[in-house]
Amino acid sequence: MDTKNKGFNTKLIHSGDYEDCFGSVVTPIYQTSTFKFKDAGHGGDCFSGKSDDYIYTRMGNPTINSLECKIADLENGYRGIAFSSGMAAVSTVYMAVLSQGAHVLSTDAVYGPSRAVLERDFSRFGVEYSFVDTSKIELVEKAIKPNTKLIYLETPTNPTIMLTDIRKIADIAKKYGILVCVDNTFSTPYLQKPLDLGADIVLHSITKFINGHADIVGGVVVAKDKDVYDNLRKTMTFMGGNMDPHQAYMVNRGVKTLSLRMERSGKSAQKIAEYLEKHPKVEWVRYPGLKSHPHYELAKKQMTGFGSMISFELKGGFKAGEILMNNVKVAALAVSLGGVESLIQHPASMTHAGVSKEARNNAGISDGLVRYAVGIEDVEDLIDDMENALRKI
Ligand code: LCS
Repeated sequence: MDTKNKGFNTKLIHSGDYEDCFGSVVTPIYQTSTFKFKDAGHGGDCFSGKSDDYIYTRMGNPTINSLECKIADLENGYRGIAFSSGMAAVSTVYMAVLSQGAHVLSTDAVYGPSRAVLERDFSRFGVEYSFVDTSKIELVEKAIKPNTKLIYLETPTNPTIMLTDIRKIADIAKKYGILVCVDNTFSTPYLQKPLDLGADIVLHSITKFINGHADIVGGVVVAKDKDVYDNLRKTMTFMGGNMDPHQAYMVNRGVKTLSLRMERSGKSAQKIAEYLEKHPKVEWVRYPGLKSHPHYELAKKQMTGFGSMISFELKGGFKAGEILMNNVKVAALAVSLGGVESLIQHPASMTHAGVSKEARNNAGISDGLVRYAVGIEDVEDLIDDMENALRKI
């Protein structure tokens, strides 16, 4: 179906549909590593680019292509590339855009491994980096160097839920000929479209909201222009971080309900954030839909909803966090986010237990900080669950 002038929900269901010879309504799983050529000439045509028929699954596959076209359509981009994980997507962007001596300017509070791979791996190949509070536009322009090739933004950030003005940063980047990539994992194209705001590349951990069912790990990148896309595609093909056809089938299935899930979990998150903000055992709540959020006005302008990720600080610090974790029953004690199940985690006693208190504080992860990924259960049950657990503190 041609979805060019169709609405977001029609695109969610039909973009990238693969028309097979049996009329299958659902894009089938082409679980094959390789594809037969009709003859030697056909093989030659495929490799020389005269034919765009499939050759080998690392280079392309109908099930994977169907997902790539769907996400590209949702993000208003040129084309997409699906990856085995979100981190494969992140590192492929770095690998494709940066070279020896190049500088990348990144949001300081990006997802830990998106930062660590620069510090630990790309630094060994002579890549320079600066981590800046990109919510402060003046700091971004100051941090640009003659060798800056990429501005890498995450908005909202994980787990601090801070926002960056994508349009303002993209305008600055254009002046200097720098590419802008936005990690849109927390918002999804349902709430925020970075390419429409001037970014060149948009990226997701597909593991989260896009797949939505906590049963696969994957990533995707969408480029606005052909040149940027072609470069990313070549790097992915050579580095080999491709998605698997079965993974792509699962995501093609999960993504169809994205709007419904985002709508439901977003409404519940707003109620839970308002409940937490009034709770005597909670110091503060960070949720873009609260007037108290420092970027509330930006969230209203840049996003079409506020998402379902909440961070909050407990008054009782580390111990209070531990007690809360040990007493929630409906929300599962687990990392990750964006599935139909609510997940809760306390970085100081869980994911960041091995990180020094000083380093945690520098990253904005205080001892009482709790991250709550709201799912689609009944909101009354989620609030009851929280109330029961908070009572134990
Ligand atoms: N970008 C963001 C914003 C993320 O939250 C994650 C994973 C990634 C990239 C990497 O994606 P992956 O390779 O895991 O698909 N975030 C996780 C989290 O908050 N808990 O567990 C993983």
